[in-house]
Amino acid sequence: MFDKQWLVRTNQEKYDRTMLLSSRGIPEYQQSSFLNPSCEDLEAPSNPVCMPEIVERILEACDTGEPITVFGDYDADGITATTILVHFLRYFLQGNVNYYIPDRFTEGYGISVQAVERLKEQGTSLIITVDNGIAAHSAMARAKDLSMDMVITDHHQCPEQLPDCPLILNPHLLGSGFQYTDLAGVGVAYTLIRALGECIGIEEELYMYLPIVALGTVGDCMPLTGQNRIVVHEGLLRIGKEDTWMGLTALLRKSGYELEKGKVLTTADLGYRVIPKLNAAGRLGNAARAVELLLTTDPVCADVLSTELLEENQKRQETEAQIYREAITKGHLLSGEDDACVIASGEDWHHGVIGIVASRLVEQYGKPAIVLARDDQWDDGIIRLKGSARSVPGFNIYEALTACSSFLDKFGGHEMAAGLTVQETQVSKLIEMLNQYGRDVFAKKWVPPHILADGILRPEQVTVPFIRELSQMEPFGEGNEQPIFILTDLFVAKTTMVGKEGKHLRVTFKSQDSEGNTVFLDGIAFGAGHKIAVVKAISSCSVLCTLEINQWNGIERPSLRILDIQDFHISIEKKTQCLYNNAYTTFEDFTLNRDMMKAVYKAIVSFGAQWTVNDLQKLWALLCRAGISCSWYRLLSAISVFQEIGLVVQSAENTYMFKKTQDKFNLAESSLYRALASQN
Ligand SMILES: [Mn+2]
Repeated sequence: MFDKQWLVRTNQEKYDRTMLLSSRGIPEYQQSSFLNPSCEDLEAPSNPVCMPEIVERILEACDTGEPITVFGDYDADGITATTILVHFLRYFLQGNVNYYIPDRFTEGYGISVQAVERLKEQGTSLIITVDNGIAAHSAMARAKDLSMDMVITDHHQCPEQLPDCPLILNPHLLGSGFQYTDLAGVGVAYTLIRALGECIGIEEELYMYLPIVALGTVGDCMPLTGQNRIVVHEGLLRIGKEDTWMGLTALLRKSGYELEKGKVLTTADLGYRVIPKLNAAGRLGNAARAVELLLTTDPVCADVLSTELLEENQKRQETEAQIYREAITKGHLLSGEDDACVIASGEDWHHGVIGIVASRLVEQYGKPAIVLARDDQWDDGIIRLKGSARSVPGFNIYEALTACSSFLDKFGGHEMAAGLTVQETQVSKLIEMLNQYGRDVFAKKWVPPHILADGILRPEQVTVPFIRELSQMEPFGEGNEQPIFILTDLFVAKTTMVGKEGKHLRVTFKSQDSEGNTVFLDGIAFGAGHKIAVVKAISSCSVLCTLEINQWNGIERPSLRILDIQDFHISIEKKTQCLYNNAYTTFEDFTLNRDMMKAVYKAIVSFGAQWTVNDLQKLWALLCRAGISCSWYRLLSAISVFQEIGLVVQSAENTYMFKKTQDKFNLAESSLYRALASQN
C-alpha cells in the first residue's frame, strides 16, 4: 500500500462498458459477440490444413482396434488434454486407447526416445501427443525406426526445424490454418475431437468436454480472448450441471465449493480450488492419478482419488511453506539486497515445488527469483543444482539466462519463467552475471513499481447496475482482466480489522455526489490489517479497486475490493504523461522534485540515525506538521531513492539506518528519482 504509482488508461469522467471495451482494443461492432460468447462462434475444426489426414489416420486405428497411446503432460493442461482425448476415443469411437504421462522427476517434460521404446514394447502402434511433441525430433525419429506412427498436437512455439512428422497440429505453425492461435494444449486437443466428431456426425454431444477444456485453458494461463473466452465461458456454465465428470464434482465439493443451483463458477474458483490439486498430483507423485480422477465414472473411485489429491495438495503446501521459510534465511539466501535477482538454494528441496517458492519470493522481494535444489541425476562427481526461475515484467529471465549461458549446464523457458541447471561452483558467477544483465536492462529503461487502472469513477457511479453490467465481461483472467478503477474525493469514515487475527482491513469511505448529498462506500483490503493505524490517520484519500456486489440480508450493495490507497485526491487537472508507457497517464502527486527530497532529508536527519518501519508514521507526521504536502507515496519513494544512492541502508529486518556523509550526493544517480522527477 502507498508505494506504487497509479497509471490510468483514460481520463474521461463518464465511464461506461462500451468505452471500457473500446479502450481495451475491442471495437464496438465486435462487442456484442464478446459479451455473448457462443459455441456457434467456435472456429471450424476443418480449418487446420492437415486435419483430414490426421482424422483419417485416427479413425482407421479406432476401426481396426489398433493400440493407440495418448501421450500427455503432468500439468493441468496436459492432464485435461489427455483426459478429453482418451475419453472421446474410447466413448465415441470405441478405440483401443491407453495414455502415458511422463514422470516429472525421472523423465521430465515431453516424449522421449525411451518412452517411445517402452510404448513399442507394450504394443502401441499409433502415438498421439497432447500439449507436447513439437520439439520431439529424436522421439519421432525413433518411432519411425520402430515403424510406429505419431500425430503431434501441441500449442508450444515451434522450433525452426520441426520433427520429421507429417501429422502435426499446432496453431503456431506457419500456415497451420488455425485462425485463433492462443489455444491451450487442451484447446488443440478439443479442435481435433471436434473434427473427428464432425466426421461421425456428432456435434452438440461434444459440448460435454467444455468443463474440462475450460479447466486446462485457465490452468495454462492462456488469454481469455476469442475461442478461449468461448470455451471457458461455456465450460464454467456446465460444471456440475450435468451428470458427467463426477471426479471434478467430487474435487470441487471437497474443496468446500457448494454447487448450488444457479451459481456459476468463476475462473478464480478453478484457479484456487481445482487446478492446484490437479497439479499437485504430478508435483509430488504420479500425475496419472489426476487423469484417472477426471475419467472415472465410479463414485467410490472419485471419492478415493479426490481425497488423495487433496492430501497431496496439502502436502505440497506444507513442503512449499517449509522451503519458503528456509529460503529467506541466511544460510540459504545466496543473494544480497543489492543483487538484481533473489537466489536461494537448498540441499534437499523438493524439485516439484521450487517453482512455486520462486513465485512467492518474487512477490516478497519484487524482483526476479531463482530457487535452486541439489540435482542428483548426474554421476560425474560434479555437484549440480537444478533451479526454477520466475521474473517480473520488464526483466526477461530467459534472455538473462541466455546472457549467463557460459556458466550454465542447461536452461530453457520464456520471459517470465525458466528452468536451469548450474554447477555449484558457478553460482557466484551466475549472480554476478545476472547483476550485469540487470544493470544493462535498468540503464536502458527503469520502470518504477506501478498499477494500471482502466478509468476514474465518481463515487455515485459505483452502483449495483453498473457493476452488473461490468460482470458481463466475465470470465476474467489472463488477457481479460477484471476492470480496475480509481475513486477519488473520498474520506476515511471508519476502519476496522476483520478476519482471522485481524488480517484484513474494512474501510468505509464518505464522499459527496455531484448534488452535494453524502455517499458512503464500503471496501475491503485483503491482507492489510496491519496498516490500520496508517489508514486511520489519513482523512482525504483516493482508492484503486475492483468492484463487487455484496449481498447481506437480501440487500445488494456495491463493495470495493481495495488494491491500493493514496492519502491525496487524484485530480484530472494534475495529470501528466507516463514516460515508460505512453498509452497511460499518471498524476503530479506521483512525482518527486529536489525540494521534496530536501524536505524528507531534513526530516530524516532531525529524526535520528535509526528508525523502524513503525517510526515511518512519526516521520510522516513530522513532515505534515512542517506544512509539507508529503504524501505516503512521496515519503516511501524518497526513502527508496536514498536507499538506492546509499544514504539509507536497511540494517535489519524493518530497521533502517541513515548514513551520515560529508560527500555531496547526486540524486540523478538514482534510477527511481530519474523516473519520478522527469515526469514533472
Ligand atoms: Mn500447455
